[in-house]
Amino acid sequence: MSVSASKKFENFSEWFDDVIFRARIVDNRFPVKGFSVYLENGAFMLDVIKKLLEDELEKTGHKKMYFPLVTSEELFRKEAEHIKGFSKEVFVIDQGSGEQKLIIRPTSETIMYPMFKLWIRSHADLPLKVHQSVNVYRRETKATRALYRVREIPWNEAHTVHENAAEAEKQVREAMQIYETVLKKLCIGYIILKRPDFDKFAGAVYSIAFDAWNPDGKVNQVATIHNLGRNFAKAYEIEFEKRDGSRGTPYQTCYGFGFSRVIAAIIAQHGDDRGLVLPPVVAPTQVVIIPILFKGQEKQILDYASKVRDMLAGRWRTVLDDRDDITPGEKFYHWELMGVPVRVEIGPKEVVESSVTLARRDTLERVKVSLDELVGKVDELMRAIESNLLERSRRMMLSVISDANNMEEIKKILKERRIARINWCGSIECAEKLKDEVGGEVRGERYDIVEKPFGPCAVRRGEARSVVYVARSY
Ligand code: PR8
Repeated sequence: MSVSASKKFENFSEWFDDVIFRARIVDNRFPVKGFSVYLENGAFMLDVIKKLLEDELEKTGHKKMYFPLVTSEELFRKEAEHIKGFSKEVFVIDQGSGEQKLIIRPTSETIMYPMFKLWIRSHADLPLKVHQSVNVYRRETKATRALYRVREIPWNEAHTVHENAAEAEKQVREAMQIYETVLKKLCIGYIILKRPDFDKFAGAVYSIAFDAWNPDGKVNQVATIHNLGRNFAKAYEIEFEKRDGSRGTPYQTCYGFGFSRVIAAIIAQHGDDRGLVLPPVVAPTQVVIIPILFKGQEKQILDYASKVRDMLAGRWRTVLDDRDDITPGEKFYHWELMGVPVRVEIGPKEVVESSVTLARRDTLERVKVSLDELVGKVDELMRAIESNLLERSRRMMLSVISDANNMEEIKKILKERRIARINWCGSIECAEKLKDEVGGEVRGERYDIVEKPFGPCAVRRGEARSVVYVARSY
């Protein structure tokens, strides 16, 4: 299907809201702004993604813990920049009757770090690497949007403490690799950007972010990694005895992976006008078997379909749709909406030939295979779907980026729902002018590769210091 004829690309919001509801991902009708219900398929995907990430974190020595939901006003106020960044966004529990107010975590630095202070005594306690998958709460002031910008945020946050700056720097790289591994398994296309100083995490030395492309041209920040330097350690008085016996302040990093935004990216990047297209790893149902029943042959066909189900069920999450109150066509439509990677069609012909017809959801191609080849062929199709989705999304990420040399060109690119790559002098004034006049945000420069300026600043023609990406965002 061409892009211009596609509802997903023409009217993304409508397409997305319709798909997440009908494919049973999220019901966004809960009557409190920014809070929604994860339906069975959304909850399933969330659990799979969480597991994929936690496995990688544990392989690299992060310990899983659970910290409290609340912090006190006093603890919350310790790191000056952090308060500035978050104080307007927190939900507060007023306990009444003169008791101190409690602050619900917008993120957990102010909850974890007082404990780190107690736990860390000497260099032998370092590195400390902990993580938790929990919900955090932010009173987002921008318009909320199901999965993309919510007030109850399901995420994983990891926090680390190190002896020196070099170790912390190394940790940023490790975090980057962990996130890359997981996003690759989910076939998501993204770029890794170092945010400009004015947009870094409140309290960080620098922040890097994974921006995933979206069909409406906005970028979706699915994860971020922050080098905190010693800012928080100083504020929370975390100290340790160094190898030479003297006292020192350690270096910290933290990183967060937004599960709801990652689910949004999977849906938005891979889906089509028929509904979801899921990478096999996150699909609640990976294979659906649809018997095409003919009068008088129902029993043979259903018996054969059950045999096929038994062959696949131990390897893949398999459903035999033997409902008799809807047509095979309606079943195709239903399971395509759900994004099931592989459909197995079985009619009288297949029974006679000892074969099945396989259809893949990503390209809609169909092939007939004999029963002997079935298991191997389904395995092969799953791998092919995964690599095709990854390929497609990565290609798309690159294809939406265009170079722009002046404001007119930037404006045009953003209007075409794309991302502009520009030379930038580094001034806030130019970034603000961009925001005011064309609605584009300076998202930052590439972190994974070095890019040299190829002309003057695209905004006011001053000398360029870096090459940055400009986009609208959620
Ligand atoms: C930190 N502290 O807090 P971060 N809706 C959906 N996802 C969101 C939202 C939202 N309103 N806000 C943030 N996220 C650091 C790192 C501990 C962990 C997701 O970092 O404020 C985004 O994917 O950058 C974001 O990249 C991630 O949480 C981390 O949030």
